[in-house]
Amino acid sequence: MLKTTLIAVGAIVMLAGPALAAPKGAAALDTNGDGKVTLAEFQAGRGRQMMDRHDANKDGKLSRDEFSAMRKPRAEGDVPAAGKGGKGVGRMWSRIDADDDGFVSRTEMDGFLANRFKRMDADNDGVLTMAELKTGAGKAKVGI
Ligand SMILES: [Ca+2]
Ligand SMILES: [Ca+2]
Ligand SMILES: [Ca+2]
Repeated sequence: MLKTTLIAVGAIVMLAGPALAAPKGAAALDTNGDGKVTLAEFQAGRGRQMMDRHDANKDGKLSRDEFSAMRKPRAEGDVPAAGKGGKGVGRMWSRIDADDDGFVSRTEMDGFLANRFKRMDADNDGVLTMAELKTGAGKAKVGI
């Protein structure tokens, strides 16, 4: 009986494992491995990831086109958003590009990530747990 229960629990843990796992890349943010992500870790990790992934011409900034490309659905053949990336991008872009020079610098990215961090930090303790990261990533459709 006990054995059966243990096996059942084991199976549940195994099944639940992938679903409970932090979003891809979240663990990588936790550079000191304490299970929590500080704002500094978040900005450094996510900022670098975003630049690595989306800074197509490697000038250290994201242009509006590069930013729009990041928002595009991955599947080919999707209807492209109207204009340059559609409404959502426009609103988001104007918030991120604080000095309105048409590029998002690392500094601006850090500011944006700080905002995002605050929103994801559900218990406001200044660090993100893997659970908070998961919830936040679920809400954010941008993949940041
Ligand atoms: Ca760029
Ligand atoms: Ca700018
Ligand atoms: Ca927290």
